[in-house]
Parts: sequence; structure tokens; C-alpha cells
Amino acid sequence: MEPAEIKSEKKKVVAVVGGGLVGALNACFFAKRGFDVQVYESREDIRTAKVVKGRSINLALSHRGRSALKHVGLEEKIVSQGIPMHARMIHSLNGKQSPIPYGKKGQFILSVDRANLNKQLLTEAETYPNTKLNFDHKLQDWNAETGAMTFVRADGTKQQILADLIVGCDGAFSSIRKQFLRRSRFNYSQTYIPHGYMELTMPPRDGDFAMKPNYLHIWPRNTFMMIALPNLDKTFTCTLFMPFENFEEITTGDEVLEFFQKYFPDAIPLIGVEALKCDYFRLPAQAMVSVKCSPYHIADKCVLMGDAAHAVVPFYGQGMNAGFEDCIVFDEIMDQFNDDLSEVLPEYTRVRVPDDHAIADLAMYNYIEMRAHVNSKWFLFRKYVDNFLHFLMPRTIVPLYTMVTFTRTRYHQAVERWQWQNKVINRGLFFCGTGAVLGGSYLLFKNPPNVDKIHIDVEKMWNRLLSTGTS
Ligand code: FAD
Ligand code: EGO
Repeated sequence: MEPAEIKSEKKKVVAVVGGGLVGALNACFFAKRGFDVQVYESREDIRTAKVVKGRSINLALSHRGRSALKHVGLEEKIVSQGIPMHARMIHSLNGKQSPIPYGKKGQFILSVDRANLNKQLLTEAETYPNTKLNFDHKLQDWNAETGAMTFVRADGTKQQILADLIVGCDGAFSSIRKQFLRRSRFNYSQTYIPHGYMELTMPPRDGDFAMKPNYLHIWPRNTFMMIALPNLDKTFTCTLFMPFENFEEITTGDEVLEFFQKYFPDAIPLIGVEALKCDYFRLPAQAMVSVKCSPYHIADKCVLMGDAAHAVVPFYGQGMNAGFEDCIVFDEIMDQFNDDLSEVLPEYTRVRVPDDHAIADLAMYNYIEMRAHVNSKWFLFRKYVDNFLHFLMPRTIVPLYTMVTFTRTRYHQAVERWQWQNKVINRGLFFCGTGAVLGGSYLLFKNPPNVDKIHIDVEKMWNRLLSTGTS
């Protein structure tokens, strides 16, 4: 008898609920492990749909996300269809553009098209014979005791389905998570931030990109922020972040223009006056929510991943990357515990919660810091300081953005290391400061200045540097 036949238990069924970015990738991971995978997605198949509605058109893909794609053999393909962004390009109010590299040569983030990425992942999942994609299946409810799920079709018919494992990848407003909320000892918090976002398209100019393509363009204006990521069709997708109350204050095309004239004048001719006046009113500003919860599992039955487990605000460009990394972490624990779900699920919660909570906090921290005091000068200054300190002590000081974006350092360890680095930097500054004061006093004593007053207000900058540390 063949060994395979001795172990003739039926293949376990994994139901992946949600065929978005994380669900489709997860389907590949589970299919690779030999499970019978059923994906249930509420929308129609986006590969054949005529109109694709959805959030943000493009996303920044970085190391963690790429690592996960590599596991399922998709990294090269996706990377080849992305646009590398080697540096941020900071736009000052006077129109000056200043690039600051992300790191060494070869360190870059990628602008990828969300819809295209989703399509490729679905197509990849379908190449496994043990995977089936079920579109037009909206999870209505499920029973945490029996594991039975109820799906509603577009025609209103309902369907009951059972699975050995339910993987909730149904996004920030997860229906799977609703059953978790009814249970004792489930921690949950959700915060809507006062900002909304709006996407505007910057068309090509003379058949080419209207701005330099290989950059993440950023207009830091404290509470008003705009970014632009390049697309393959030579357009840029600009995302304007602003408090809802300011969005609501602008009610006419002329007011849009006036607002841009004041804060983003260089973008007006690039987006186009008429387009700007019109696009602004096409869709209302969208909300952003941060969700943290724990545990991520119920017994050996159900687990949450991606935004369903941790929606983060987009101010670190890590939401999808973190969700993709979830898939790797789960896969590694499956290896470690031989697919024994009763061991794997609690371990996954134990290992992953601290890291997902850390990135949720970091993203929120960036939001608060940027809106409070990041204008273009401060942005440039801070990134120069980061790069300079890293250059001076490459092994001791690694910028937080670098650890988060270009390594797989566990998020919670990146935070710990960052706090340690800040202590080192502050001590260094203290000694330098003491040295400077002593040295300065000596020099002043030897060469008394012939001006009455020397007033340099470094104090303000100094205090800000000390109080906010360095990212
Ligand atoms: P989703 O993409 O939301 O997918 C969930 C899927 O589940 C959807 O297909 C939905 O139709 C389906 N679904 C929902 N309910 C049900 C149901 N009841 N039954 C069946 N199916 C259901 N991340 C980055 O890494 N880099 C970035 O640059 C970046 N930029 C962003 C910019 C903005 C403005 C926003 C809002 C987010 C950004 N993100 C970014 C975050 C990223 O979009 C998310 O983290 C990512 O989409 C999460 O993937 P997901 O599969 O978990 O959820
Ligand atoms: C001082 C200076 C403190 C997303 C700069 C903090 C985020 C923050 C939304 C950028 C890059 C990918 C992004 C940097 C900081 C994406 C990102 C950053 C934005 C907004 C974004 C950077 C999509 C914060 N990465 N980032 O260092 O370049 O620094 F500006 Cl609004």
C-alpha cells in the first residue's frame, strides 16, 4: 500500500472569506499546503467586471509584501508591473522639489495597481486544482459553535456552507469578526480619524509623466497632506488627506481652485484647472479607520487576517504589506506545528498580535506627527538627520522607516529598537550640547563678540527634535 493511502483522511476544507488582496494571496498559501480551498467573495469577479469600484487605485508595495509574494512565486511578475520609487520627492509651497533617497541603491518601494494586483492573485489562486473561487457570495452570518456559514447571492438566495477552517479576510468591516465581538474576553477598539481622503488623477503631459515618475511625491502641509504615486499609463494618482470639516467647507469649483492655489499651487497646472474643479466633486471624501483587536482566532475553527484583524491608517504605507506578512507568519507556524490547527491558531494570535498592534500604533503616530508639525522644511530636515545619523553609525542607528519598509524586523521589535536609538541620540545630543556650551563659553571668553545681540532660535527646533525623537 502507498503511504499516501494509509493516510487516507479526507482533505481538510479551508474557507477563505474575502477575495481581496489578502484573501486571494492566502488562498495560494493554503492551496500550496494541499488544503481544499474555497474562496468566497461578495463582489463579482473583478477580472470580468465592467466597472470596478473600490478604494485607492495604487499602493506602495515594500519588502514585507514582496516576501509574501515570493512565497507563492509571484514576486517577479508583480514587481515587473510596478513602478520603483527610489526616493520621496518633497514639494515645497514655492514649487521647489527636493528628492531624499529611501536608502542605498536598490532600496525602493513600488507603486502597484490595486486592481491588477488583485486580479493576478486571483488568477494565481485558480491555477491550483484544489482551489475554487466563489464570487457573488456575501457572508451574512456564521455560527461560531458549528462553524456553519450563511452566504447570500445577488439573486437573494441563501446557502449554508461548512468548513474545517474559516479564514476571515473580509476587510476592515469584517462580517466574520462580528461573531468575535459577541464573545467574552475579546478585545476590540476602532477609531475613525478626523481626516478623509480624496483621489485625483494627474494626466500625462505631452504623452509622458507630468512629474518625475520614480518618486513618491509628497506635499507636506501639516494638516493638509497630498501624495502622488505613478501608474503604468503615465498618470499619477494624487491622494489628498484633509479633515472632513475642511472638505465640507469647499463647495464650489472656484473654492477648490483657491484652496489649491494656497496649498498646492504647483499641482494645479499638472492636474488641470477644469479637471480639478470637476474631479473634486465626483466622489465624497472617504473615511479612514483604525481597528485593533485580539485574539485573532476562535478555537481551531476561525482566524482573522489582513484588515479584518487590523485596519491601519494609511500614513505608513503598510496596511497591505502587514496583511501579506500575516500570511507568511501563519504559514511558518503551520510548518512548526504540522498543520495542527488547535495548536497553530493560538500560537498565531500569540505571535502576531503584538506586531500588528505595533504597526497600527506606528501608522497612527505618523498621522498625528505629520498633521501636527510636518511641513516640507521639517520633513526634509528630519529625513536628512535620519540619513546622516545612519551614515555616521550605520549599525547603531537605522531609521524607523527603513526597518519598517525594507526589512522583516518584527514590527514590535522595530518600535523597541527605535526607542532605544532615540535614547542613544538624545544622550549624544546632550554630550554634544554640553561640549558646545563649554567650548562656546571658552571661545567667547577668549574672543568677546563685537555685536550686541546674537539671537539664533535653535531652541524651538531642538525641543521638537528631543520631544519627537527621530523616525
Ligand atoms: P480588502 O482589500 O478590503 O478586501 C476585503 C475583501 O473582502 C473585499 O474583496 C470585499 O469585497 C470582501 N468582503 C467584504 N465583506 C465580505 C462578506 N461579507 N462576504 C464575502 N466577502 C466580503 N497598504 C499598503 O501596504 N500600502 C499602501 O500604500 C496603502 N495605501 C492605502 C491608501 C488608502 C487611501 C487606503 C484606504 C489604504 C491603503 N493601504 C495601503 C491599505 C490596504 O488597502 C489594505 O490594507 C488592504 O487592502 C487590505 O487587504 P484585505 O484583503 O485585508 O482587505
Ligand atoms: C517626519 C517626516 C516625521 C502615506 C516624515 C514623519 C509615510 C511617512 C501617506 C506618505 C513615507 C508609503 C505615505 C514617509 C514622516 C506611503 C510614507 C513617511 C505620506 C502620506 C507613504 C517617508 C504611501 C513620515 N510610505 N509612506 O519617510 O518618506 O515619513 F506622506 Cl500623507
